[in-house]
Amino acid sequence: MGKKFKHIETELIHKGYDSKELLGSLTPPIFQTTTFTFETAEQGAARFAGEEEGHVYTRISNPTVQVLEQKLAALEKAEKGLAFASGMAAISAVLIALTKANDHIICSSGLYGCTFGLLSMMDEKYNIQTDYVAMTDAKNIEDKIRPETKVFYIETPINPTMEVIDLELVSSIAKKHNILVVVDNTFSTPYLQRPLELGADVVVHSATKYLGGHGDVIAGIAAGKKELMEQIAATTQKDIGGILSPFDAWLVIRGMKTLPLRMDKHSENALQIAEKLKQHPKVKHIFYPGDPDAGGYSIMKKQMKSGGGTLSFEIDGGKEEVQEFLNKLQFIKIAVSLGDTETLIQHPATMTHAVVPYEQRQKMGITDALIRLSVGIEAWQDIWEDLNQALDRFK
Ligand code: LCS
Repeated sequence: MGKKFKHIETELIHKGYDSKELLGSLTPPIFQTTTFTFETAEQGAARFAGEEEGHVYTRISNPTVQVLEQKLAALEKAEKGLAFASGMAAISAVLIALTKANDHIICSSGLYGCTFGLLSMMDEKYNIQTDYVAMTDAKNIEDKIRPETKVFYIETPINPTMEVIDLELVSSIAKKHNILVVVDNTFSTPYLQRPLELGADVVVHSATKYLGGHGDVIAGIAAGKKELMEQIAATTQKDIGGILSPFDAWLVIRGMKTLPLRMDKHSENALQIAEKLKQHPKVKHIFYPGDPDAGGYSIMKKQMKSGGGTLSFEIDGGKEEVQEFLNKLQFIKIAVSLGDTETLIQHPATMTHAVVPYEQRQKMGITDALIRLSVGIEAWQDIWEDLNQALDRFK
């Protein structure tokens, strides 16, 4: 369990589980149980008092879920990981645990639509206000800091505009002001980027995406220092209760074994597709951090292994043209989510980010012409052929 490996590929497969402890079972058993029996009443009391280690109830801990939590913690270089029923369950548990009424959050200039929805709800209900800030330079951020600022909440790359944020810069500002940095690492995974090593305090994931990787499980994870994670475990995880089921944890564990192979292929394919899209006359802009011409390329090189598997682009036109283009695709699936083996395409303005009011969407750079593409692990030539024929045929 505790063995250290030099390479993340090996850690992904072996960390967090030792078959010797469970009858030699190569893969972790699914502990499909709600509760755990105590040998004596005193033992039960000792477990509840935290005087004796051991499981008591699956909403609090479960051995299969623990394998996933330990694996992810090791990969992110965190002291402790916690698994949740979805990415949103992880994010809400973290943000609610780390703030109280009248606190203030500074957020990256864009983020996933439902996280925007959560932050808006926290403002309405608890007056926890959020400022959305272009985190490209220190002054922009420092100008917005207030005495009640508790958290910097950052997506990098940002969904769906693919802007990247310099995590070392943002974390150094946060440290000076005693502010916690929470980073959504969904698009990169610890294989491409490790925010805690760059100064962040908590990392969150929608494990539904690249970590699971096969489009068959909704899951979320948070990881960070033991003290912070224990606070979250004892409050918002335990008492709100958005925990991950053992079977779903098992699916994520299985998916994660092939993460390096998939991420390398996703990234290679995305780079090829980005190059092709750039040359198409009906494509106006392309946003991919792995593109050497992208504004954030140098930051990507500094903190990521590669640009990842998701990109976005604007076509010449508006909502109708985008819809016509999407409808002309032959095998690429029109669907939200990302990070699956299949290539998925969606229209953020009417789908993932439709909940963000129009004005705010424009400020985030989400125009009606923006399309997000999660490049799968099919042959990139086939992906391009489909995109190309649809681009040629619309309008
Ligand atoms: N964080 C990011 C960056 C996401 O993209 C998503 C979901 C979440 C958190 C929430 O995770 P979930 O609760 O769904 O596991 N993003 C989606 C998307 O772009 N399309 O569909 C879902």
